[in-house]
Amino acid sequence: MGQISVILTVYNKEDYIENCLASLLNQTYRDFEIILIDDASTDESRAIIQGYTDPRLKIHHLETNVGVAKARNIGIGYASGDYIYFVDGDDYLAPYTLELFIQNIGDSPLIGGSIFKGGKVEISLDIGEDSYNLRELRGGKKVKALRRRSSVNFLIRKDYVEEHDLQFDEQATFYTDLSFSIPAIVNTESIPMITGLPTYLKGECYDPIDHPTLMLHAVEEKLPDLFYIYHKMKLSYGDKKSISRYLDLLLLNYYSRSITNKAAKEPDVLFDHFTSLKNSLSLVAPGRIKRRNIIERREHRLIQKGNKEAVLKSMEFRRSLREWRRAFRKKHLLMRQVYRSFLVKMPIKKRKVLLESFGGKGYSDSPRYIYEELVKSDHKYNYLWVYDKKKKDIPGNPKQVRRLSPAYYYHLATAKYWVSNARMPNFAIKRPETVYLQTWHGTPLKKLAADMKEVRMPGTTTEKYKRNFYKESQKWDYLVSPNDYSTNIFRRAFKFGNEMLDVGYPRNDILYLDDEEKARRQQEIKASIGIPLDKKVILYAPTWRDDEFHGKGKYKFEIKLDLMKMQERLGDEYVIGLRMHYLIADHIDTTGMDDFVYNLSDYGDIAELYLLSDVLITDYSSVFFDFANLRRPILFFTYDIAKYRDSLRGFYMDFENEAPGPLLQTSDAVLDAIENIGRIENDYESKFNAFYDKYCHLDDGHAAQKVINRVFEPEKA
Ligand code: C2G
Repeated sequence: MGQISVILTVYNKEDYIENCLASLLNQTYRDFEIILIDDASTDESRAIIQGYTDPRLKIHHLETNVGVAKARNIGIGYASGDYIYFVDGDDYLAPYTLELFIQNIGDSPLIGGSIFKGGKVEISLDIGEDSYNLRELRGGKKVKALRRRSSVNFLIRKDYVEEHDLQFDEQATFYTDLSFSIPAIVNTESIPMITGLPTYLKGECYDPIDHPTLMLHAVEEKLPDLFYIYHKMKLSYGDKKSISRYLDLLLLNYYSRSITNKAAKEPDVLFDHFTSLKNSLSLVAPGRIKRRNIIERREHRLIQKGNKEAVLKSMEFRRSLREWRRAFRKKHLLMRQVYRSFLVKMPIKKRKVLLESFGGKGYSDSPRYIYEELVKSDHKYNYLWVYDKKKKDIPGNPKQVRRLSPAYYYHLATAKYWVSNARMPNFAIKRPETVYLQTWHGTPLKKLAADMKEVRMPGTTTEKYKRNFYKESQKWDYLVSPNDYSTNIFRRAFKFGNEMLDVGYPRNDILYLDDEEKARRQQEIKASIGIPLDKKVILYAPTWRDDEFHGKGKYKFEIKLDLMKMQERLGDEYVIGLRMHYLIADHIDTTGMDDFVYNLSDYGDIAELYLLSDVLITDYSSVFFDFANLRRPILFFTYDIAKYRDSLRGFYMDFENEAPGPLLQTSDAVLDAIENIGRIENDYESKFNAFYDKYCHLDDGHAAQKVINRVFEPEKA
């Protein structure tokens, strides 16, 4: 059937290359060589690649970085097969890809397949004739093969490449594929295409901020490339109607979306590239421009006249029109549009403080304790709590607004201070005068934000999640850190460059009340919940699992503790407080155990529950870092640790060795540990002390005060 030369270009792909190579080496079609061009990688890619011994892999390390176009051209030079196929180091193939191509190429010089986004696509191994479609593209329809603008979805005959001297234009990077693909499709009568199942899979981008894929690069970086390739291809192949149309639409669509959006935010991008834009647009077929809407048509005339300012104004107008149109179609966007267009232009209220905890789910956590300290002090501010539930009696009687209500948008736009312990909505616009104090909500054990490799949560992708997170963390002016360990992680994982407040957690201040006050509060809270005062309390507070959910923000949880058995053996001395994570949506059924099990999931603030509890059971939740301040015993019920650590999140610290209590795999082991809690405390004394010194060293009961001194203006109204 013929040998295939797979040309694989790699530049700094240490996180992806193993997956890519595995997908190649496991191809069902066996007759191929891999020409791997390592484009002078500076990360671990080189070492990883050198670990492979498969004779089909032919590795060429380049001394200096030459870019993807030249690297592929070098690869073509080394290819000895009858066919060529390009792969990028961060992508991968379905196992049947090469076989399907070779079976179906027939006498054609090339055959195309389908590019899918990897990560979430299920790949079936069981491929029959009816699992895919094979269709021939002829005449003007051949441009359909360019849909993804990429050259990685073709298997192409080597003699055809040579005959037409197909090469990648080395002056281009982002659009260089077209310099290869356009002549490749022009010079053949017809192209068979395999559709209906993925052949080529684009890897997820794990670091869209510091290592974006080519297409994620900024508009201003891509523009010169687009203009260059557009000109070059238009001059060489513009006489072919379908190619000319394809190129014109590529340019016009980029203009009307990406360039327009960018110019609205950074007019200089438009001004800097104005002449090239004008020259390129002058090559567009007049008939194409005629089909654009009236505003855009007028804009094109203004561009040709060189009227930059008028073009910019028109672009802004067109963009806002588009936003309003979208907002009228989707009602929930309407208020957002009012917010964006009008509310954020209203004057800022210098003494207004907007507070929220866990996205409006509670009056709790560090924002609560900062707030209460502010109210006690004589700072005269107007406070607003974003609070989703029924109005609550909150000291100081602040205004309470529901998240996403019209009042919320108004206050979000006009409050000078934002205090939050979690991310605010993506659409929140931080104005130049806004001061955003982010308290975050826990010492990290499980990997966070940019430190997570893949993100497996509903309704998002790794790339989207990390980009949104980055956008958010760049809005923070201050970030509270509970300990030096977190400071280091926060700086990196959040890519946070502003002021870190290394003061401990305001939410833990309450854990440093004096013993008498603590005992009094403990009794008070017990009584308010209805727990008998003579009973000791075990708090079970596990975290959530990224991959077990009903839908976005709604996670499942099944209790693996044998509560019945615990009641039998411990019921005389203890009660259990169940505290589910705020993302858990499942209702926990405790019928028949009313005197033993108390569901405290809706109890506002977990810090008060710590005060009340004699023992904590948790898993990978950050609650144990806080609870340790009380120096009371902690048990870890980690029945799924291998999966959690290795495939879901990964840990920052050596959890198994540093944990200040035993890691237990079964409900019986937990029960035994509680029955022998005195012995456990003795056994873990030195580990507990080391843990306390490392993670609780900043907490001293005055964190809220320290935050206020730094962030809020001392003058009184
Ligand atoms: N929490 C709670 N009840 C639980 C679990 C958590 O009230 N059963 C609260 C605690 O204040 C805890 C915080 O939510 O500190 C964060 O919970 P984690 O379980 O640690 O999980 P997550 O929300 O993913 O945050 O840096 C910390 C991480 O971001 C973890």
